[in-house]
Amino acid sequence: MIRRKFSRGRLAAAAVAVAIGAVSLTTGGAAFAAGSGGVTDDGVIYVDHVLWRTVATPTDLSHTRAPAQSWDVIYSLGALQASVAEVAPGDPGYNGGRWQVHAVSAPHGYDAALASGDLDGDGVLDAADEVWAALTAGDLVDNGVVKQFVCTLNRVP
Ligand SMILES: [Ca+2]
Repeated sequence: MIRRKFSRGRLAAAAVAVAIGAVSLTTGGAAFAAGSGGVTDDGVIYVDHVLWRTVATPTDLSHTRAPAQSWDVIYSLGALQASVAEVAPGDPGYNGGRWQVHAVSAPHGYDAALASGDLDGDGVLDAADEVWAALTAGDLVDNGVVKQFVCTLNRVP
């Protein structure tokens, strides 16, 4: 019972944080700088060839025991490029901004990952199917889950 109340309190706090973040969106990017617990270096994420921006400070849920199917995956490519998520708000199967971040590395270099994964040839891995293609080819390696959090996305105009 106590645990349930605590959980609801965290969700309420997250909702407030999202509301605040929406107001201060123009300065929100700095909160996601490397080393501050953010997802990407610049707070932007590719989903299906479209750029989205993270909103508000992510709520770290790393210590919850939610089942795997209640999360959506973000592939973090570190310093190589912006992260890539498999779904965006409005997509079928979107779990309301509950993200599981997988750290991905390029053992043969970023150019090799692009060669096998950049299916539309625009010079960046900007969709989940492109990440999956590079993973299948062995030019990207999924190093597993490094973070779980709640964070909404806004489409970059
Ligand atoms: Ca591409």
